[in-house]
Amino acid sequence: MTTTRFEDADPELHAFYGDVAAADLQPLWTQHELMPRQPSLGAVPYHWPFTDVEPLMARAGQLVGTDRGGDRRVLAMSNPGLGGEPYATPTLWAAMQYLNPGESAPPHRHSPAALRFVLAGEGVSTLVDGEEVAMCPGDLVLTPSMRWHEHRNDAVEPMVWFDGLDIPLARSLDAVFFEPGPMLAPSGRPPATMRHPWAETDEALRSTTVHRFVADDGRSDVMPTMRCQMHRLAAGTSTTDRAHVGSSVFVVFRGDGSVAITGGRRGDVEAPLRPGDVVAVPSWVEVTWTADDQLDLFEMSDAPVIEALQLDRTAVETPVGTTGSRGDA
Ligand code: 1HN
Repeated sequence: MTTTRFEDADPELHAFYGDVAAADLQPLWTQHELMPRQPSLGAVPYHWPFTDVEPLMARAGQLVGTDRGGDRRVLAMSNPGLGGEPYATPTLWAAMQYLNPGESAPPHRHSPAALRFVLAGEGVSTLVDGEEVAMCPGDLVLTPSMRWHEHRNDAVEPMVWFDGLDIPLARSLDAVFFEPGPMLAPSGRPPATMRHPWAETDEALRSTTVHRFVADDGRSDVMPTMRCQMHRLAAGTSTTDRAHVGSSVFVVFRGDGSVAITGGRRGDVEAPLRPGDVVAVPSWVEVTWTADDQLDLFEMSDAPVIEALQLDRTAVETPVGTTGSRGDA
């Protein structure tokens, strides 16, 4: 297809473009990024080592309170491809949260859904709709949309955990509500399983390499916007995920190894992995995970949204990023 681009020399056309702009209109034929050949929203494959994040969390623990105004002591993973937004991918917020002994993070609720994946430590509990939910290493704790929640650390050590939310997605749909809580009142929603204890996940991983966390009906994703899975790679093995539509954030729970991500719009990533490391995997890249020790990886993704909208597509062959690589739903 050929298009006639802006012809500055033609005074009639020049006037036309001026009038179009003055009417707050834009021609389709001058747009370049509207429909890329394949997903390329700007998020890059990225790795945040826990050795960088943990000392900064500890400093935040000394410098910043959790009282009203601060609310949550959280450092968000900011994907360098997303123009300074505090988002790990175009749809997912990923962060670490830090709570000192004796501290609490005050009650509130919001329409974005949240999950916590506990890396280490003990003594923190989250109150969801007034119900106390324990947080132990390896546990997945859910705070679905509009549930009241607050966190308390009744132990003697500070605690750090991973927070995942669908904030960028909810914001792009202009569907964000937030309400500070004067007290912990039930949200009026039916009770649901808020804690997926590590013992159950570990047990499931004895007979499978990928465990998908499911809702109380036994088959749906734990939350409508986010899929949660735990992957286990045996020591000395490697696995490659073909490029697919949708983004994920991985958190290393136990073990070590490495990750290699190729096909990213602005370069590839290769990084060693240690417990607490966070990896952003944008849409349409190929990922190879390698386990030196047995590697347990927590994953959250926007897959339920991609599937509900029938936008799911997986690359048929590798390598991706070449002109021959075509999707196949
Ligand atoms: C939130 O409520 C929590 O409750 C964590 O722990 C991170 C980021 C943005 C907005 C609300 C929490 C958050 C958040």
